[in-house]
Amino acid sequence: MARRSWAEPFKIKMVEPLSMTTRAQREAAIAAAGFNTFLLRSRDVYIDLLTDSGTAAMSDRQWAGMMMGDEAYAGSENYYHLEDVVHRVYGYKHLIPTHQGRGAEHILSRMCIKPGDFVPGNMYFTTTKAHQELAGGRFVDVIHDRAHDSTLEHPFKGDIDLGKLRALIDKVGATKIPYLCVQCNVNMAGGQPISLANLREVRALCQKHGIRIFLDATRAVENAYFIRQREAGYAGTSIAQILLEMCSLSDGCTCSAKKDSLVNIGGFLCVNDDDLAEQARGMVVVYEGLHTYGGLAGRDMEAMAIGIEESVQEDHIRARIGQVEYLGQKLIDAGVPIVRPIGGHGIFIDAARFLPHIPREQFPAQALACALYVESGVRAMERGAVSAGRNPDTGENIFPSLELVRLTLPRRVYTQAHMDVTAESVIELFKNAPKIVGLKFTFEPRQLRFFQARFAPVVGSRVLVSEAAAEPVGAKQCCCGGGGCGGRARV
Ligand code: PM9
Repeated sequence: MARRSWAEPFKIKMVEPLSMTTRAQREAAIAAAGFNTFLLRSRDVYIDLLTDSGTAAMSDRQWAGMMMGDEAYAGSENYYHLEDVVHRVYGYKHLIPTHQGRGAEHILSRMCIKPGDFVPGNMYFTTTKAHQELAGGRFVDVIHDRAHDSTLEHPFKGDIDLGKLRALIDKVGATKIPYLCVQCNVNMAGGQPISLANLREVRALCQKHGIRIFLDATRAVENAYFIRQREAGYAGTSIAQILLEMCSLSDGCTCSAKKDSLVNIGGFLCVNDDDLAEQARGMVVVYEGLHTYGGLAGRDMEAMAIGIEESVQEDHIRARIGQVEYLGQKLIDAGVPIVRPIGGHGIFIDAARFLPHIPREQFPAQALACALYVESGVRAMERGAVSAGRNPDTGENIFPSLELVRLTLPRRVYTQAHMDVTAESVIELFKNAPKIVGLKFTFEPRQLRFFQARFAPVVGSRVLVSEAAAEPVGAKQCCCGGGGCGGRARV
């Protein structure tokens, strides 16, 4: 049968002009931003793939819902609508709205973690780990080792290694583990899903030891899509049904509604336990707002309620992940090293393999994100050593196995032509990779340093030079000894 393409399941009703800049303007902008793409002004960006967080285009139904905002301080109708939708779609008993995901993480961490506790999870996430540490806990990575290998093709690289979890329980005792945090479609691993089979086994082990499970449900809908595509027995099950089954294997969740749920602001905490819910409501009034708005306007809660319903629609999720696949396949075809298999919310370029001439201490992913911006005006995000921060006990830089640059696709925002331009830009830059220069810190914040850190090139003043970059201090020889390989293959 002839291949039939799919198209976006929407048409465009309102447009927002994009700004085009010259290379000289971009060089000046990235230098002024301290070589950190978070510090660029959005007006200087052409295609913005920094994040899929809060960047979705809302539907006409969501905008109409905004007009139905009930801005009563207490008991807003929109809260009750949201509560009903969250209950139906995610299945949990209690809903505590928060201003965004980290608001929910803050409350959960402060309620459950005592100083000296250990919180296992399937790979760290920046804000999640920061709140666990601020509450006195230590994050312990129990993701399966295969997640740390960008080249390995495996359908469920988000799975938890039960051996690692068992070893932690044996070592520190279950009483020192307040809960297990299970992230859906693991962000820092490249948007890789966890399987239901694994989640069920993890649930059984945790139940045996009286350890609660909280999902980070931020991208749980995208995870459900991969379960349907890849896990035996789910081909005929709806995304909504799979999502409910995932949530039923946990005691609650934190969620940034700025991703799957298609809103520009919002988040929530869900718990099944009545006492924990009371405690959470007690904390939300201190840190976020009354328990029926949690730092949100009534209209935001309405948009979220409608967005959650749209997020599990089959056409939507197929097109959303289809667009990511489209971009990823173009890069794979051109030989660009990216995390395999293609994940749910973006393409993760393996910067260590893209820039083998830049040592990890010179932050190749940070340099690559800056160079891509200079080359094309496409804004991406570093997801490597800068994001990982420092070991809280030793103060040493953490160098995670994955040193990545994330091209994150906002939902329902860009077209296939934007994907083509992005792919062409990355492919062109790949040819010029030896011209990219490493970076060093000039300012390093204590918490979540990647957001506001500033850098400078290790040599000269530009991150993308016109000649191949000078050999950085400490770099190893290339395979041919004389640079005939273009410096691409270091030994
Ligand atoms: N994720 C992202 O771009 C936005 C901020 S961090 C650069 O990927 C997970 C898995 C997330 C997440 C945010 C949060 C926090 C929790 N869990 O940003 O506070 O990906 O709504 O959510 C970002 P909020």
